[in-house]
Amino acid sequence: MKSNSSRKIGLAVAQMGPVNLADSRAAVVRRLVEMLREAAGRKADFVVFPELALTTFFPRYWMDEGEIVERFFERSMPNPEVQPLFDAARELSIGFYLGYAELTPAGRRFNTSILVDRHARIIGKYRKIHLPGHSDHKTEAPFQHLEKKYFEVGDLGFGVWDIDDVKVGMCLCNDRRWPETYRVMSLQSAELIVLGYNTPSKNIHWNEPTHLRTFHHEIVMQASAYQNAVWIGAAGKCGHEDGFHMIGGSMIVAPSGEIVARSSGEEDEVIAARIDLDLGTTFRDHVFNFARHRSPEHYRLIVERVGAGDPLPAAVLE
Ligand code: CDV
Repeated sequence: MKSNSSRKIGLAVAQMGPVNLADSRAAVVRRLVEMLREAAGRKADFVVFPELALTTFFPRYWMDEGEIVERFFERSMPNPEVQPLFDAARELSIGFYLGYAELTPAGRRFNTSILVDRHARIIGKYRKIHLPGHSDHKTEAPFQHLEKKYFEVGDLGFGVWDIDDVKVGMCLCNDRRWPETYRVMSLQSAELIVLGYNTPSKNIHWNEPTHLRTFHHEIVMQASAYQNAVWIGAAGKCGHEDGFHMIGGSMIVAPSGEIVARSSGEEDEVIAARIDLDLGTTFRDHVFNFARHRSPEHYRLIVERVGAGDPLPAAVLE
């Protein structure tokens, strides 16, 4: 990422419309390259692509693991099918974030994202930690959410990388709903958090009104950007994938909590903003001056408990 002025960069979010089961990797990568070129034309230094950007959102299908691996997982990155994206990034001198399904040489499966710099070098990797859904076959449900079947919980933690003097953290989809995600990265001085998502507009567990799916998507990122004094760039894959609908609403959120750019449709769409990283510094120096105001001795339960338990013994009042 390079900037003309010291603390401003061009950030683009490349939302994707549907990727259907029949779509080839080559066709998907052509779409990504086209959006990368558009972002570069709009003076972006960095582009955010969605979660599992190279394939349809396959955790909605109950399939044999062997078939899933064969059809949807990447054994290496970049591989020949994805190489054109890396070549275009190097040519245009633009960095990117990309989500994909990773198969390790040892046969482990992760829902993964990478940070790629403007020389097309992979400088960071994240493996999704908050895996939603289930691992059993819900035969009554209209579709599945089998992330717990197809992926292991990520083993790399929430990292932050220095990419051309900007501290960038990353996560994936459901992670954006958890306050710990952002706080662990903001405690590493993250200035920009990037993420991709696939959010079905229907909840398979209860009859959730569709508008709440978008409302919660917005509220968690707006509140988290503010509470952690970070910029957030979030790219969705959306629209009807083989008839299964996912929400759009890709956005760039400022450390003030304000949405500064937002997609308008459910197709491939590039949104962009020139973001001032010093805006985050302003919040970090004052209301969210962590060193000055945080009291971790009172936050111990956050790391000691997973689920909610009994209240702590009441303090003795004097
Ligand atoms: N891909 C995801 O992690 N999707 C979840 C769905 C299950 C709600 C999300 O949090 O958006």
